[in-house]
Amino acid sequence: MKGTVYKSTGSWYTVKTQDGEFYECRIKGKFRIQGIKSTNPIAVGDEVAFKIEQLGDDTVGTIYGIDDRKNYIIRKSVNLSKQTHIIAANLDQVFLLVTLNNPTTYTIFIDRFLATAEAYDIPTVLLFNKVDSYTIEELAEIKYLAELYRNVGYTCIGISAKSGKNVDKVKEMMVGKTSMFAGHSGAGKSTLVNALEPKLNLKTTEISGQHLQGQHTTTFAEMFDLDFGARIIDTPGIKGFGIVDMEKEEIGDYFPEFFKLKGNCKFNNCLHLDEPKCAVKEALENEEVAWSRYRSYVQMVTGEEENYRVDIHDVKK
Ligand SMILES: Nc1nc2c(ncn2[C@@H]2O[C@H](COP(=O)(O)OP(=O)(O)OP(=O)(O)O)[C@@H](O)[C@H]2O)c(=O)[nH]1
Ligand SMILES: [Mg+2]
Ligand SMILES: [Zn+2]
Repeated sequence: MKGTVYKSTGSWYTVKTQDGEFYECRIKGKFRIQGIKSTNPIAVGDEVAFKIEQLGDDTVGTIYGIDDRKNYIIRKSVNLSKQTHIIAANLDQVFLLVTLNNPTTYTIFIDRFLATAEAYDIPTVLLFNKVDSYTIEELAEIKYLAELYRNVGYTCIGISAKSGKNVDKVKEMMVGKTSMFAGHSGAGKSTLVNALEPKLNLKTTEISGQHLQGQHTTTFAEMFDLDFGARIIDTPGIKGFGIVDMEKEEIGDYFPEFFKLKGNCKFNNCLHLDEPKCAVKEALENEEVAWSRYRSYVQMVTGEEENYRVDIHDVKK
């Protein structure tokens, strides 16, 4: 039998067949794919082959095969094991939910996420959520950020999952596609799913604590079929976003505005650091490239991996 993975808890996988039947499946033995060292060999969105057997009253499936992935989104696990975690596979697009505060989303996080999505060829849209809750100054900052990322080429929408503002625009972009919501815990991913399809009634929790963080309410990625002909994967909040397997030389290619300029650098292997006649640095001086983007890039190239989480409040818990 063939099906799509809708949920994974690490030990159990919920698989939906073409006929719309759901089966609880396990995987047998070790399952290694394409040499990826991952905490989860199979992820939500994977197309799998499985067989079922009757165990007493229960029908239980065993997954024995997996189709090649069109793409996937992967990050380093938060623990120190250096293992990677595949968040989801076979996506048409990702919506990254960004909040200015409650919780704070820093540009380094946005940039790391975007670069990874570029590396795996997944179109990403930035949703600046909670616009109902911001002061005039904060709204101006949102506008500034949206303009910055629009200039790079990303679609940016200010939304409110709570009031429903611009939720219809998100809906329009989702029709006929498989999308994923990503972002920090508390950014409003599950609230947005509920706004799109109220009957799902997913659990959401208020921000709390000294640093006004999310409470990690969603614990497993899960896909849902929506009535308007779309599929959405709600995911658990992520803190830092560790990039995986990127060579220094290729990171600049995942910053679209740098990539465009690369041909004008004096050296064709220019890393845009200290090289003379670098078109990226010139554009930076002329304010045609954003400093925040360049700073994120330098951090990624110089491999300050250990620091990538430090600029996010909730590290020193
Ligand atoms: N003011 C306001 N609050 C919002 C908005 N969207 C979500 N929230 C609130 O933010 C809190 C967190 O929302 P969730 O939907 O649980 O966040 P999440 O991203 O799913 O978080 P995790 O599951 O922990 O990753 C809840 O109290 C929501 O009501 C919004 O547009 N405006
Ligand atoms: Mg959630
Ligand atoms: Zn250069």
